[in-house]
Amino acid sequence: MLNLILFGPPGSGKGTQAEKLIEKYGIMHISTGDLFRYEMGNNTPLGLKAKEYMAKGELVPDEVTIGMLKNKVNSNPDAAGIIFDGFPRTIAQAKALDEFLQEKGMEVTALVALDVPEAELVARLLNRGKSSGRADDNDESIIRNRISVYKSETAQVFDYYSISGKSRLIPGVGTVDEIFNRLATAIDEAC
Ligand code: B4P
Repeated sequence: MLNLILFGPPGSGKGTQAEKLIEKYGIMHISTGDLFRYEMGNNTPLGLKAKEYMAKGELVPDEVTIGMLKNKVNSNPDAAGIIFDGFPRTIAQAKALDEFLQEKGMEVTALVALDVPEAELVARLLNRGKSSGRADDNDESIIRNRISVYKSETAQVFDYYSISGKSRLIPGVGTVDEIFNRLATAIDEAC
């Protein structure tokens, strides 16, 4: 069973590549960002809570995020594998994911991280902000805060999975297809 963590800073191309990976590997896609945006769009209590943090470019608290992720996995027991996109974003989330999968007799197969320079991230997100309607893509100071939160709270998740030899760093600049081919090579090597 292929359980992949698609990793990288905001704007590194995770959502873009996830669409192609689902097609190639036939596995389920869980994006915690998409789940939060769905809840926000429906004004649920979870969505209202997430909005407070996302609008500022901060991480939604771990207990909220981990609970939501587990519910999503548990409601799809027949999935042939999962792409975790944007999760885990903290060491606490990584530990919770490992324990949760272990209880089901599964584990993370690999973490693939997209490596993109900061100036390119900012340019991509500002560009997406012109049409996405996402408040967190419109304002450069919020984008810079998201990148800074990535460096201080998320980047160490790469090192956490390096200890078990599961992390791979993939150059994330180039055409979408070039990057996809790099990812697929790394994933096939890890399987
Ligand atoms: P996410 O929805 O995960 O958003 P993201 O980091 O911006 O990445 P996304 O996948 O959308 O963008 P992509 O790189 O594909 O998170 C949003 C917020 O939700 C977080 O800030 C946080 O508040 C909250 N959240 C989510 N998960 C959480 C968690 N686990 N814990 C706590 N909080 C959580 O693409 C960006 C742009 O680049 C696109 O416009 C795309 O077209 C473009 N692009 C992609 N590939 C390209 C390429 N090769 N060349 C040029 N442009 C490219």
